[in-house]
Order: sequence, then structure tokens, then C-alpha cells
Amino acid sequence: MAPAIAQTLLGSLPAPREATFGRWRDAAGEIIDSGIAIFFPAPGSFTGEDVLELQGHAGLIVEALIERVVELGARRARPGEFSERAFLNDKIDLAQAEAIADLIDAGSRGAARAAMRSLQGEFSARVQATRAALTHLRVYVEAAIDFPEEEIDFLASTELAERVAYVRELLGEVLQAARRGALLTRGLTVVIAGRPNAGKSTLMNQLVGFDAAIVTPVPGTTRDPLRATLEINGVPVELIDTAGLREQGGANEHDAIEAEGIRRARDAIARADHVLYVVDAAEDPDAYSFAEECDTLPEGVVVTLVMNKSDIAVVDTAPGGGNAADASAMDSPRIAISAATGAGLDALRARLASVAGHAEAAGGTFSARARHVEALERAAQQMDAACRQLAAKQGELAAFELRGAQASLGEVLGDVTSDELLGHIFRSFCIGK
Ligand SMILES: Nc1nc2c(ncn2[C@@H]2O[C@H](COP(=O)(O)OP(=O)(O)OP(=O)(O)O)[C@@H](O)[C@H]2O)c(=O)[nH]1
Ligand SMILES: [Mg+2]
Repeated sequence: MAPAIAQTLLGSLPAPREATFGRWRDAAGEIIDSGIAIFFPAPGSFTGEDVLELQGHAGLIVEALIERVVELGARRARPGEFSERAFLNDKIDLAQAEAIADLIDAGSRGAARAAMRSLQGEFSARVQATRAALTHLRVYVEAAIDFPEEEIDFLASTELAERVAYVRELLGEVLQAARRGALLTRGLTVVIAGRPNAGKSTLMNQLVGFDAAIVTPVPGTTRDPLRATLEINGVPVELIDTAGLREQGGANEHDAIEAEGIRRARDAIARADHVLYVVDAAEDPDAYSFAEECDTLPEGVVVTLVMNKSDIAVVDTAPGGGNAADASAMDSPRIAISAATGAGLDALRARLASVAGHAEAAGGTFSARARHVEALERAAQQMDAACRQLAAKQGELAAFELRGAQASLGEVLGDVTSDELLGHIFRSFCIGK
């Protein structure tokens, strides 16, 4: 198709991979545009198919040129279609294709660098190395199952235990790196929560460096969650200021608005990677407001207790509150600040940096997606199950789990994919990629 279009549009097919100047004409022979054409014959192109690249002038003539090539038999690409074709023609694997979109969408330089490493195949190479070691192990296990008289000895051998441990270790490492990469790709969501008037919006404004949120002495000022992004240690951080959490009394219109604000605040908290729980240390020096809130927090969410208003209160930052409902959450680190004067803000920033931080500090991080992390977690669970089966001398069952783990690793690279998954991945690309 591309060579035929080139023939008509350019008058002749340019030599492969050579920038060729020309005038491009419409059906009536009138010049639409002039520029550089480069022809990449299959399979030596990005997609692996014949590709004709036209570099012309911008503006309306681009549309005229597109209409002309469509007239000659081409069709407009769907979003992500170039990357999808490159994947389908085995030019790149699925993790690399996803890295293209992540590179374009990168919210920070760190994220862009990580996506570039994934695009270059660093992530895929780690997954492949793990899969190769697993294949080795499987061959070993399956062979033993075929010779039942030797199976029992084999299952008890230290060599097998070592091989299993080796694969599990590789898998653990790549999973950890993927988790960091996913954080870097997606960014960190930090929610500022607490009672009304604790100083959440004042803190938001301090962290973003301008008056993004309205601050008043009236409790219940903030209603809608307010978002702002900043970058900490190369990691994009989405900061969300929320409505103050409190018990609702009456049922008038005013309360209905506040109730909706609180519902949205809880929604944001439920999706947070990290919560800055702000306490008015002047009113609540023992952070009782947080103790009351503890059991409504989602499981596993990391909290920093921000003891605010240190300018008018004596603040004790020792973790504590042993009588709290959730002792572990009450043990969250405490940092004393004054959002009004800015005191303690550096310590708080350092704390956020350490939460976001290791992604960049680790160096050589690649981008990854939740989809990859899930598949790798599944592979790790299947490896653990295989270990248990081997310990119980259940060779067949262990082999089954190992097969599953290998399939899970294959999912990351896109060995076996459903149209639905591909549609989902490539639809989110922009057109022309
Ligand atoms: N002295 C002192 N006052 C503060 C500090 N931080 C905030 N305030 C004051 O506390 C009041 C409430 O501050 P906001 O930032 O609006 O509090 P909020 O938590 O966002 O309140 P809601 O949006 O109503 O939930 C304002 O009058 C602020 O000026 C602080 O560190 N020291
Ligand atoms: Mg507020």
C-alpha cells in the first residue's frame, strides 16, 4: 500500500531510508505541499511494515495531504495503532509498547527517564531473565515427574531447593522494581485530611507555594477536594486538600453541602497512597481527633500525623496514644509544624521525599504499570505455592503452579493477550503513536 501511494503522490518510490525532497500533488496535478519523504521498507521500520513518512509544512495543508493519501487508499490511524502494529509484528513487546504511552504522559523527568528505560527493554529483559530461569526449573521438575521412581529423591534434593529459591529471588527483585516503577509512572497521591479548621488548606498553600485554597477561621471552609501537583525527588505528587472531617448533626441545606464534602474527602482518602493527617495541636495536643478517625482509614494506608499550629501550642511529637482503637496507626510518625509561619515545613517535605523517594534514589528504575505489578504478584504467589507443594512432595501440583507463574510472567510481555486487553491498552494512546 505505502509504495503504491508513494508512486502516485511523489512520482516515484524514494530509495529506502533516504531523505528525498519532492513536491506532492493532488489528483488534478496541483502541488499540495513540498517536503521530505522517507520510505522504510518492511521489515526495517518501526511497525515492521512498509512505512512512508512525509515531512511537510504545518497547518491546513497537513489535512489536505492526509485527505489526498486517504483518497489513494490509506486510512487514518486509530490511537496507538502504530505501537499496536509494532507489537503485533514482534518489533516490541507489550511492556515496551506501554512505555511509549508512559513516556508521552510522564509527569516528571524521573518518570520520563524510567519510561525510556522500559522502552529500551530494560524492564522486559528483567522479566525475560526471570522467565528463562523459571523455564529451566520447569524442565527440571517436569522431567522428574515423568520418572516417578526417581521423583521422591529429586523432590528432596537441595539442588532443586536452590533453583526454586533462585527463581523466587529474581522474581522478588523484579516485583520490587516494578512497584517502584509503577509509583514513578503513576505518581504519588497525598491527601491532606483532618478535622475542620486544623489548618489543612493553609498547609496545602504552603506546600504548593501559592494561595491555591481558601483559608478562613470558619470551620468547614473547604468543600470540594482541591488538587495540585508538585514534584518531589523526581516523583510527581498529586496533593489533595479535603473538607474537614466531623460528625454531622442537623439536616439543613448547609449540612447537606458539608456532608457531600466529607463524603468526597473520604473517597479521596480511600484512594490515597499517603495521608497527611493534620491535627490542631493547640486544641487537640494528644491527637484524639486522629484516634477517632483511625478505624475509618483504609487498611494499609500510610499516615503522617502533622501536629499543626506549633506557633501557639507546645507540641509533643513522640508517637503514642496506647489507648487508641488502632495502636499501629497511632504510632504513625508525627511532625510538628506551623502552617502559618512555615516552621517544620522542611521536615515535612523531607518526610514526603522519603515516601516518594526511593523510586529515584534507587537509580535505574524503569516505568511499570499496575497491570505489571499485579501479574508479577500473581507469579510470586504461584511460586510460593509451588514451594509449598514441593515441600509436601507433590511434584504434579508444584509443576502446575510453576506453569501458572510462567503464564503470569508472559502476561507482562504480552505473550498471550486478549483483544479486549489490547484494545484497553492502545485506546489510551494518542493518535499518531
Ligand atoms: N496560629 C496558627 N493558625 C493557623 C495555622 N494554620 C492554620 N491556621 C489558622 O486556622 C484557621 C483554619 O485554617 P484552614 O487552613 O482554613 O483550616 P482547614 O483545615 O483547611 O479548615 P476547613 O477547610 O474548614 O476544614 C485559619 O484561621 C488559619 O489562619 C498555624 O499553623 N498557626
Ligand atoms: Mg480547608
